[in-house]
Amino acid sequence: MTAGTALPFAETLEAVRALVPTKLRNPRIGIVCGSGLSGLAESFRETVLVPYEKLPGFAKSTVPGHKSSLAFGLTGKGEGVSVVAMLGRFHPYEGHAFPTVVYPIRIMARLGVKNIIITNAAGSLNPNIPVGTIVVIQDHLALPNLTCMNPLLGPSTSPEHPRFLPLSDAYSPALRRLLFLSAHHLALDRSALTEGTYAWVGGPTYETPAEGRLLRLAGADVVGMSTVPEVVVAREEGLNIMVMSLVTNFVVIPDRYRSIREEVEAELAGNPIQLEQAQVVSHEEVLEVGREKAELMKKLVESVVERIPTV
Ligand code: 6GU
Repeated sequence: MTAGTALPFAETLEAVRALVPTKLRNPRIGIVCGSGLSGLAESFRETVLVPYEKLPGFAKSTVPGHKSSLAFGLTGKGEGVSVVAMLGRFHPYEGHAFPTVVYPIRIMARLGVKNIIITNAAGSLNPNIPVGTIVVIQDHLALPNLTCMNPLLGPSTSPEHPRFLPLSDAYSPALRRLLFLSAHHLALDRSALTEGTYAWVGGPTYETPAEGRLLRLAGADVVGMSTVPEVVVAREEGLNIMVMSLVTNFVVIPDRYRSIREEVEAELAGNPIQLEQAQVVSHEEVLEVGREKAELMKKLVESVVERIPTV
């Protein structure tokens, strides 16, 4: 699917109608499960999984740890509330055009979703935010959006959408309040959950030290390769948005560059410098932290979902 091609909304919604029972097909709450976080949907009841390949307009996610299905189900006490979760998402770095990356968000909105909880794995740029922390996002820094790589480029998908979408209030204060109330009721350690700004980068390369330093100087706390296109489109569709980033690794920003000249000079002078092992981030590390913290993320998401007013 490329920009300019008509989006197959009617066909996708028809496929959902054919595959998902009435009771589950108009969820009010959507969840996007990030790397290693598909377990968020494991405790749904009466779950119906719809593989992306059965949904016109959906691509296939190619990232390890992503499952490529929509999970429809019920969560919460009593009768439960109807929810839909994306197990695996699409990223621009996989080669997907923006309309494809954000298509599932537009579908969720058309199924009746009013509140969306988006999760991701992110790298920390802030020395006060260690690995394993959950960061609720309060704002974002999207360099691609400033340089003509914005998911809303091109004709509007609906005449009702504003051409110039404000993003000053993209991250719902009301949902963030519910998250901190949930954390309190779950007796979560205060350091386990914090607030911060997410920097979106295109990837798939991780940041160089200079790039990490730039993002930190610009006020970002965490960095990742997803979420912002979804946020922009969810906002355009009028949804309330909450984003939770799980910090899976620290972005390596050395205070000082290793100087090869100094190393050579020290070696020639007969007292070579002992070097520390350089740190390098890996996707396996990202998935491992996801596994460890997935249970906590799940409890928080469930608790927030239960607190979202149903009217
Ligand atoms: Cl360190 N950088 C980016 N861009 N994305 C990430 C990450 C780092 N860690 C997890 N996702």
